[in-house]
Amino acid sequence: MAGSAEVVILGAGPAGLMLGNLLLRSGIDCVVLERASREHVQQRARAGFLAPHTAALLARHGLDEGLRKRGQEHSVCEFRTEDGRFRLDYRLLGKGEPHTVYPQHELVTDLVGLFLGAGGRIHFDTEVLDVTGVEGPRPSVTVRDADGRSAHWRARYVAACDGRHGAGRRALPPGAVRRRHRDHGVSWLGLLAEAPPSLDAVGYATHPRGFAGHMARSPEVTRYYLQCTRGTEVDDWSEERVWDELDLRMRAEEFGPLRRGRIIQRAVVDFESDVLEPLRHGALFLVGDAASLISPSAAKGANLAVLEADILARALADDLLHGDAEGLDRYSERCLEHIWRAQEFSHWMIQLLHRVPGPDGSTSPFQEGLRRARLKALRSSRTQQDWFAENYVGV
Ligand code: RFL
Repeated sequence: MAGSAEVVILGAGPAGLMLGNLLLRSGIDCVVLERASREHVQQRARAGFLAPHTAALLARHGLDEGLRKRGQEHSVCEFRTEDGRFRLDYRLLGKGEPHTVYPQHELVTDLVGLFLGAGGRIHFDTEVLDVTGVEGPRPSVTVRDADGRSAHWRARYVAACDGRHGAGRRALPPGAVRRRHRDHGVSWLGLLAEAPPSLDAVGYATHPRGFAGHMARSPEVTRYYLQCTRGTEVDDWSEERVWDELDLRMRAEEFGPLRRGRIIQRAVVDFESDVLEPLRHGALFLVGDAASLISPSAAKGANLAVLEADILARALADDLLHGDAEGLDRYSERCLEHIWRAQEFSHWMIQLLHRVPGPDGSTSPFQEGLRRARLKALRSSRTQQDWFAENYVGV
């Protein structure tokens, strides 16, 4: 199926679906092209911590029914460290704001339903192969459907919301944007356990064997993370090994046992970050992970995606409805300010929580000294805690 739309959106993740919903509500003709099936995008478990800004934005546009019904307010972090345990209730710190825990796939499911319910067009099982002509007035998007048939979509603007490996980034000619990249040298084994949460808080454990994390997702499902060596394979981690390692690093003997259950998902995430500058090339705009990949250490990716989608939706409405292009001209600059701030905080969190190995695999005692000093400052300084709270929930 081919055709045309004022705005062609690549990808039905949080960025693309938020943008689609906002444009539709402004009366702007758009279409979303998604490589995966509807079932797949609605089941893909990823983020869970939504910032207050994200929740407010969804509420402002009437997109928050699911979030209000099933989202859980959350505001306590528990740090278990070599130097003891401490808790921070960040609703009582900084700007006094909590997170809402709401699994990303539920948000995606809501946004798909709302978009289709309002008459929006999404083509699932439709892979974008190429985007051309973005320097001219009528870019073209080439797609291939599930039966292998290819077709072209014509657009006035193209929003690349298709992640770091998507067609949007590939369409950028050499030299059009700069890519600032950092490999943090840290990897996580991300786990989803069919088990109720073991703590009434986000658990961050630092341990000589590496970081371990605990994050509630729902009353029945909990996310756990284990720092692992680069190159580890998920098959190296039996259920027993996972739970034993979590018990050890979370200091279950001292602070109480973890509630075990079947591990229903495991994946290795290598911590990398990048930022593309600028986020526009002609009629092509980069949004979400396509604009900037951020390590999951501070749970910012989906929140940035939603924020950028809102900035772009308003700028497109100003241009397409009122002929005012200033918002589009400033899109990149406005988003980059938020992106770099989130990158800085995520980087700080990596340094706070991980033994970061050097090129030879060993951890420098100097770095370790800094890491423990950072944790102690966070434990003892109210100013540091306010700074943490503001950045932890902010985008
Ligand atoms: P997405 O969600 O990757 O969606 C992109 C969509 O584009 C499609 N696509 C294509 N479609 C057509 N043609 C092509 N050629 C295509 N190529 C790709 C894909 O199928 C997909 O549907 O990007 P988006 O919308 O920018 O959203 C970004 C977020 O998904 C991501 O940043 C977050 O999940 C990051 N993240 C977290 N963010 C938070 O805000 N809070 C969290 O608690 C949080 N936890 C996490 C996370 C990411 C994690 N991983 C998997 C790295 C936890 C983890 C473990």
